[in-house]
Amino acid sequence: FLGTKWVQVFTATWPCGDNRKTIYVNFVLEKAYDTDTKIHVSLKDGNTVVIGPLVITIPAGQTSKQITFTAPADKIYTVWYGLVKDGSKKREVQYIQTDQQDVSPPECTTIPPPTPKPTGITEQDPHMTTFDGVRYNFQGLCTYVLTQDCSNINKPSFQVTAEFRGKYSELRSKPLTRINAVDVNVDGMQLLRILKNDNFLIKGQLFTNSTAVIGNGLGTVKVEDEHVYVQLNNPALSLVWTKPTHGINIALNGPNMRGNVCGLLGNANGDPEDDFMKSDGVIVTKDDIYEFGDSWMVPGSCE
Ligand SMILES: [Ca+2]
Repeated sequence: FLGTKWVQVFTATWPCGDNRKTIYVNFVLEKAYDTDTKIHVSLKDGNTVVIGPLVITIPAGQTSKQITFTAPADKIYTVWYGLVKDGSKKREVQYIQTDQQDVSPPECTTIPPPTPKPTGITEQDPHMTTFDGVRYNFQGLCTYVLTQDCSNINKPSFQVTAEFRGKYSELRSKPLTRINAVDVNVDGMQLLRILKNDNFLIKGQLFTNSTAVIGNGLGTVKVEDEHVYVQLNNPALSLVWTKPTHGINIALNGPNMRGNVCGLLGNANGDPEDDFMKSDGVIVTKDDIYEFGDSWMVPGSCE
């Protein structure tokens, strides 16, 4: 155990009063092709890349794809794009800005109170620290709920799950586990998946070593120095993935989330005594950690 590492949470990029616009850009091919067309896209302010580069795909058989950028208003941006050097290389593509809309800054409604945010951590073998500060070890070989909306346990509005997988070492006779992927699901659908190599998927689309905006003002993802920094506005979560330790740090940013979450990282109600609550609501002690942990297993997810 190398100790619990606190990492700086990616600060919100939308301070109150910062006027933003969502810019809709349509990429249009001259005709449909029988393979996917991949395009590198960046949004630049002068020579500064504001968003990107990201890779968008116009699927085979289709001729256009609309993407959105959300960036500070009252500026002139350049959309930079180029075809990926594969089968797409010689195709004709143009972009059209189709619309833009004002965006109200979401932080104005989700400013956390000026007390420390509850932060839950799991890393290495994995060692867990709940939102209320309880440390424990849990070795599983399945996918588990780290935290989720607990106001409606059968239909959580959001769920953060982690895939625990074996890590075999010559120095040890039994396998250890560590986290290989983290998923954020919203209303039962996968919004974001962080992979162990710092790549990530947004709604199934793969991003490699880049920065991306998620949908229309839903959040941002930034990869920097072997960390993946995620800022989500709804649910109001910050996540930091630390590649060298396979660690994930989760902060709850919405004031209404405290006491209304459950999972391996506890209920964030400020009381460390009740953190080992199983998914059936029964509270156990550290002696029954596997009973607790297994209750948060995602069914059918075992190695
Ligand atoms: Ca608690």
